[in-house]
Amino acid sequence: MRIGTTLTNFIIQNQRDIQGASGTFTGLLNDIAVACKRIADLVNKGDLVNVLGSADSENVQGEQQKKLDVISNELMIEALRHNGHVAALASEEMDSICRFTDDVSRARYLLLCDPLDGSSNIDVNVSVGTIFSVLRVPEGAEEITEEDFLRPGAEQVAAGYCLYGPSTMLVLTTGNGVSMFTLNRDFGEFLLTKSNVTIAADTCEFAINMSNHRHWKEPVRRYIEECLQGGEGPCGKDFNMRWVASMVAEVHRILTRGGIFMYPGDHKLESNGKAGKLRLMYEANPMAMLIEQAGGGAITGEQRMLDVEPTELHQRVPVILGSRNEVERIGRYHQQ
Ligand code: AHM
Ligand code: MG
Repeated sequence: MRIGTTLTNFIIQNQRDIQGASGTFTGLLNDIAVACKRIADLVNKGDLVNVLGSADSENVQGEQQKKLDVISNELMIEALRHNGHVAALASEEMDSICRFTDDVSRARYLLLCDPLDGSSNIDVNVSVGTIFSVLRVPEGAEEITEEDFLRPGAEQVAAGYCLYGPSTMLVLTTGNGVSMFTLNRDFGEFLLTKSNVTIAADTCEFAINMSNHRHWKEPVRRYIEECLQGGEGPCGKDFNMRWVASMVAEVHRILTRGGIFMYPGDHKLESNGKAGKLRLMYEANPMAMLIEQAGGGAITGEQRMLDVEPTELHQRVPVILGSRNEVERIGRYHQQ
């Protein structure tokens, strides 16, 4: 599609390629874009509009919420509640699902989101983002329950994120490649700036929180050790390292110039009853769909991410994603 096409036109033109999609799907993606533009505006104004700092509340995961976590969640609900496209919303910031309508025959989609990911970065003016994932309302559903959301990532009909960085960018897949849109603030539209995004199969750049090194398990320890050995080690090349602590920014970098991102499970997380840090439904699955659609790989270590059968809404998983050959190598280390 032509570079410069508006997101709205792009979605309308793509709609016919999505099996069973109707104007409802276009409406839904438009609503998400509206919420993202409003969040972008607040992130951009920051201290000028008193949205930085903590909210004096905890989310269901027991994490301290930031003001912008709470506001972004409200903006998502507000943008999606009334248009009848979405039957229910599940969010990282809410204990349970939020039902938008009783008329499930009309509202055909379920939305999952992390309204503001990487929120530890808000107060220091580093990139954050919104992550979203779209599922279909199951055939014959009469009332939406949490069970209806518990489906493997392979069933997502669309996924994406909005990155609030130096530019605001919306990155989207509807199962037919990955496209990037940049917000033109002058007239408030997302314009297509990159299509058919492809991740190089090889890379010399890894991203991991090295402070967890002592807790890692053998496969991750081995992989990073080999990267650190550089040209003298088994990889035969020097590696560089990045860690933004904003998954949206890391995934955006990988979609742009390749790389590998890991938030693995480790002994410390496990001793606290957690399989990983990141959430399967709000973070891992949508990012895995984008990465696979761009030709990369996304695994838990043992398993393809998009095949994981969820057991609970706020479930956590180990995440390894990015350039395909490196992801496969780490996958092999987990099998050995
Ligand atoms: P959040 O959803 O509470 O913002 O946490 C998720 C973020 C990811 O964006 C990022 O990859 C990770 O947490 C960083 O964690 P850490 O601070 O342990 O490095
Ligand atoms: Mg998050």
